[in-house]
Amino acid sequence: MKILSAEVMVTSPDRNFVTLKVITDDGVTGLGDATLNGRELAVASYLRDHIAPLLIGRNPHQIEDTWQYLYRGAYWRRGPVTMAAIAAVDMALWDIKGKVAGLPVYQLLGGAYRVGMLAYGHASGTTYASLSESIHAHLERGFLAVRVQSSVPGIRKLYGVVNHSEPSGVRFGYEPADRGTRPVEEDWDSAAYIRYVPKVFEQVRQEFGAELPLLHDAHHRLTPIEAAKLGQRLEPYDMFWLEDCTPAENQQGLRLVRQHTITPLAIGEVFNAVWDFQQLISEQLIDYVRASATHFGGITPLRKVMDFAALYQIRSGFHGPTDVSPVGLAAQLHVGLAIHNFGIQEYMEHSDATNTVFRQNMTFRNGLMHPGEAPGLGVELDEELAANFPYQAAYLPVTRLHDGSMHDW
Ligand code: EZ4
Ligand code: CO
Repeated sequence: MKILSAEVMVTSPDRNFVTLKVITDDGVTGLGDATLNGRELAVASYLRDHIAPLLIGRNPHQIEDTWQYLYRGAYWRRGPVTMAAIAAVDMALWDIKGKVAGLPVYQLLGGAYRVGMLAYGHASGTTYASLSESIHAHLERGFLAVRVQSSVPGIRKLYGVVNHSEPSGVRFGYEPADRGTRPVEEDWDSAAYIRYVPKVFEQVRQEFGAELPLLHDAHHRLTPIEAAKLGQRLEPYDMFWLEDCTPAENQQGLRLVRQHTITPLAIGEVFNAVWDFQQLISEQLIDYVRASATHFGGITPLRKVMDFAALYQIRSGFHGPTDVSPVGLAAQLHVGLAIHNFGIQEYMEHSDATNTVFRQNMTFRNGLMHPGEAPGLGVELDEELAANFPYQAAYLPVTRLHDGSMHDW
């Protein structure tokens, strides 16, 4: 069996997705997700111009060999563009292997180890009343865990918070990127945020009780001592986790956070290689691995980092935003179903248009996700429909302090 060709498709059913389709001489095809929010065309070019020609003639069954060939062979290792491109190839080859075997990918990874995966949705609100309504809506939808983000007095526009009074295409969560040729500008005030967020969780616990798992994302905005302060002030509300409390580059900063708080920490959605987790895992500075198959080089390295994390009782909390395509989401669901140290799965829920273009087998029932029983990844792209949704420039917002200077993501 040989690879005949590899095609790159960029489609925008409500948001941009980059999908790789690997075609074999047996007529079996595999899909991979290479969506890099706000930098989609760079990955499409990397795949089309530099990777697709190398795949022709290769044996699609040799997944490890192809992964190492693209990773070690490029000389220029790692980086989000490279690793998203390698991820798409890796996923497509697992998809092909599963289809040839007649088995869903999770079977090739060792088989189902749980009946389904606990998922959390994204509740938010500009007022406590609208936040409460959003949490209720998630619970009614079956979610057994929710991420809670709220507007903060003193910050005009805050990422991750939906203004439910403004009509939008988003039913439950928010869409990280706004269409347009320049990013929207938002503002930030760490002191106002740290003062306010614990009050929100106090109200949420009062209304929803002690048992509901609650998560919160700080989107890399705090210094280590600020993160320590927030983690400590959230302790009475028994968080499932505090996510991305500081920028990820300074990993030693997490030692300081750890010394001061028992609030569990989740990090890694912008990481793209096992090496990015080496210190955080081996020094037990985090509790949850936030990688996604799409931005981390695919299923192969995601499985490896989780086996490394298992040595330290660190669990998965894979990144599942709308900018991971249904193909990428399925890839991580197959991993999560098979590993011992699964923790929780983020599920932001794609739009109807996205779900029509990508035909899927995954399910969300009684709060649990499952990748389905279709051979391979279980996701197919309707190319005719996809062609109706050409690429549209869209970007994550940028953040400025009130003095105009840029702030961390
Ligand atoms: O900002 O997916 O936890 N989820 C998140 C997301 C990310 C976007 C980045 O593209 O933090 O909203
Ligand atoms: Co996040």
